[in-house]
Amino acid sequence: MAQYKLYGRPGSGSLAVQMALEEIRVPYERIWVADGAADVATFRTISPTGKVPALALPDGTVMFESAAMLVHLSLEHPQAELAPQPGTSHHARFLQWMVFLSANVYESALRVYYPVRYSSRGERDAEPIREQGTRDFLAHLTLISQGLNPYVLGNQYSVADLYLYMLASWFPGGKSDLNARLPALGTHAQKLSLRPAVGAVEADHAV
Ligand SMILES: N[C@@H](CCC(=O)N[C@@H](CS)C(=O)NCC(=O)O)C(=O)O
Repeated sequence: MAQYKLYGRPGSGSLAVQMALEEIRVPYERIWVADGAADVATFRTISPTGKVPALALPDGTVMFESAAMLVHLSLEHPQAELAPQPGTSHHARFLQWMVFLSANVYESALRVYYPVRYSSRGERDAEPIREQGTRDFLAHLTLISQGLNPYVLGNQYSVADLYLYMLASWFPGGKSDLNARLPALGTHAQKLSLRPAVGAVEADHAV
């Protein structure tokens, strides 16, 4: 039977998408992509950006961009109730945070972890780029944490919570430092960690 195929790496952006697949309880194959140059070149024949995650849909269509995958899965499987009803203002708010998380939070994390890509001077500018990325990362997390109650969308759990959970876990310095600065984020992470889908995927990524 055709099923989803999720391409990822342990602890990478595939984590939230895999958690969504677990929440939906749909069959899927999880494929680790090695990060050697030849492996990435082969992976580009499947997904042209060469980045993870990539998601092959049951009809064979391959998607890149994690936020798009999460939104698609929530719409494709409405019975899992991982997003508000499309066309409502709740759904508009949901889209707002999904794009914010992708365009701002994920983006600043990439500056922290790949700083040499952001300057033609490479390693020489890496430290200030990493520092600015960390400041921006914190500012973006601060903004979204101010509205947690207890979830991103108030009392409605959604894939935006899985996305926030994953991205916040990448903050440099570890969870305890971040949770001391933003206690609401710590409470959110604690609540999510109790979900069986989240625990199962955390265990799968703890290789
Ligand atoms: N905007 C993309 C970002 C994907 C991305 O940068 N993924 C990282 C892992 S979290 C990656 O593949 N890094 C390897 C590289 O850039 O060479 C998304 O949301 O899926």
